[in-house]
Amino acid sequence: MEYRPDANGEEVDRWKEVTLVYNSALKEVGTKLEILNDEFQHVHQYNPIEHIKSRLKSPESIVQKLRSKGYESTIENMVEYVNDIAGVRVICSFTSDIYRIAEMITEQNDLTVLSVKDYFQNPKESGYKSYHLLVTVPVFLSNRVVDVKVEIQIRTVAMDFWASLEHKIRYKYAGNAPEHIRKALVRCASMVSNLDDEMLALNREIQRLEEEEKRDKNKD
Ligand code: 0O2
Repeated sequence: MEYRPDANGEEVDRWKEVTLVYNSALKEVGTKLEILNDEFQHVHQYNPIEHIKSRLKSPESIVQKLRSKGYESTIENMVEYVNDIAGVRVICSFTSDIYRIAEMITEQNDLTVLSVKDYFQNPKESGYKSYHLLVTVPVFLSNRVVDVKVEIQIRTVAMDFWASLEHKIRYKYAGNAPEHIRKALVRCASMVSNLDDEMLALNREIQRLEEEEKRDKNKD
């Protein structure tokens, strides 16, 4: 699946085509999200999206995932069984933005939602919190249209901070981090949840005060 010196011309061409299609899908979804964010800003004077990151899964990581699922490393298997080859991460400020963004995405007619994993309501044992949407997006090539899978992960800045460190640690220890480190990560995940709750409450209080001020001004 990677560029092996012994890969034949046909395999290399197929790999390049698959990469092009997944990259195009990332661009399609990225543009959609930017448009939705701009429109939201225009209507509500507020940006639910802080920033967007997108990436293509590395060939090594694809092979590892296929192996863990018991499949041979072929391009056909990767397209069929690896759902997060194209991944978009949407980072927002507040937990309330997560569902707002998910709803905006779900309402896009040309996207098909294949599955939803709500690790925000149901965090993983590790403490991982995030909202995952697996969608397909049509990519228009010169002679055909391909529906391409893209995994969209939506999470707050704080959850993303935690997930990035946990991901690094998981890779470093190949999933077998020492007990005290795992416990510390679970504690941090709980602090992240408390921080998210408090920041949301604070933001709501600020909005309430602003509304009150507006009402008072209108009375005068
Ligand atoms: P990487 O390096 O980010 O690509 P499925 O994809 O449905 O067949 P899976 O992998 O269980 O099976 O799906 P899930 O739970 O939706 O996870 C997909 C991705 O979510 C992961 O990809 C991570 O990016 C992220 N993720 C899931 N669980 C955790 C977690 O406990 N901690 C962190 N930091 N990230 C998580 P990869 O392939 O694991 O990694």
